[in-house]
Amino acid sequence: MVEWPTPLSANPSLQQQRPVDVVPLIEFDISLPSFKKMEMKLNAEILNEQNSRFIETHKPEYHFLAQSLEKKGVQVNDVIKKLQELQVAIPSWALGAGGTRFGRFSYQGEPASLENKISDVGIIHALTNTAGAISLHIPWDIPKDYNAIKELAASLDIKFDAVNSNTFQDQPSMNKSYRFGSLCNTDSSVREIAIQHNLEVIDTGKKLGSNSLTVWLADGSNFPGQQNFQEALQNTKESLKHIYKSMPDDWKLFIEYKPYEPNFYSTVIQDWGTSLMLAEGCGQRAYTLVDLGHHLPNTNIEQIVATLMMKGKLGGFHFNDSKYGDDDLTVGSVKPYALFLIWNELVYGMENNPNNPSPAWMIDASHNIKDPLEDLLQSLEAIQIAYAQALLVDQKGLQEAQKQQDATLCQEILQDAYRTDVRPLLREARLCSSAAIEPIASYRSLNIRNQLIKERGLHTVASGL
Ligand code: AOS
Ligand code: ZN
Ligand code: ZN
Repeated sequence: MVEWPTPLSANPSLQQQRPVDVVPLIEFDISLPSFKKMEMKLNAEILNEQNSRFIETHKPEYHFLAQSLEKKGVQVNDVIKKLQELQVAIPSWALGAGGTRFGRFSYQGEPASLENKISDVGIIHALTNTAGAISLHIPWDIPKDYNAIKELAASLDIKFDAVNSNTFQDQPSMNKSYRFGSLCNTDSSVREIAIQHNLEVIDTGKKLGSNSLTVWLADGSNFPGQQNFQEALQNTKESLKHIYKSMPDDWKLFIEYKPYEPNFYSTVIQDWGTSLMLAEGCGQRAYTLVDLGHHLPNTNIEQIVATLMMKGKLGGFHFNDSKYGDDDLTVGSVKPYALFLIWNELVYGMENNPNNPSPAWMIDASHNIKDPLEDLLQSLEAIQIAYAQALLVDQKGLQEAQKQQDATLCQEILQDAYRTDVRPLLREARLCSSAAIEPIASYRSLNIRNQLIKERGLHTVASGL
């Protein structure tokens, strides 16, 4: 394996020894025309050059794996094609460092504007061919010039995925507060402000070519007795119905659930059942959104996925990982087997539930310490690994073993797929899409973070969180 360079940010003395201007393999100019040129260069020439370092190792590994899979009856070309087609949206808030209630450590060269954020997604997409969409948060990401933003995104082959409303922070223009909830509030004038905000978010999305709205509510209570559960749910339902009716006819509404945080005694939409009930109350184009981190420990998420897909109601999906309760860790970093089991149900549902639309995939993670772009590259890799493993599951054999009630064989079949090192398939898919065989190694050897620091400065602060 080729050695990876250390990230410069990890070693301050190294930063001094290697000033940014002595290592520019590529010039980053984020102003549109030259950035566009750079992207073309990054895709065609630079990535080819990068790939030439890895191709000799990759090819025999891929051929060996492809051959053994073909022998088992796997159509390897179909798997590669599906990997190439999978596109996962990057949320604008994941491009800067996240934080906790104890503080936030900005990362060097963070994107300070919407243009910067889109450019960052462009870098990830060029390296992986898997991040062809961005999910915006309003009001953090309201474009100043819609045409310029659309042009920039199009030049990087990036679409606008679901737009996200924010009724968990008061805005300066508000003369009321979300302190005791937004769509659930006992005060109808607060509910009205929150509804109007969602309608403005839809308008912003319309102008960008987005066609879905994600609603995540912080609404809930911190103390027993603080909130009338029934009234809060009823108010939320009426507010959501209003928003749903105001959406264009081809839009979808994704309703996210979360058992706790920032409220710690109760949340109004605490689980998938509540979300599904609200979605069904709104109408056909309202769906449940599953965020992996929004479950109490040991919840059987794969079963939730199966149930929702059977009902045709799994609309959105947020990837992340967690050990205890945080929902911000890198996908696959803690529970890769659980991720595989979830993907197994997703693949089953995509093949057997035509009533369920293709879910809108998004990474929803942003934490304190890693280079956010490297973290997203790792998350995309983990998503694709679990997806590829799930595509290898011998579905016919599994169904037969289930019929025979052969629990041992069922486990053998699942784990045979899970224990396959599918990374050569991912590398091949990227190679066929003119992306990077090894995205993180190339990101590092191209000194991309250094170029961003050069452009944006060491102490930029991402808008939003
Ligand atoms: C919050 O926990 C939810 O996961 C949201 O989907 C999202 O992270 C939030 O809207 C970002 O601010
Ligand atoms: Zn989420
Ligand atoms: Zn979350």
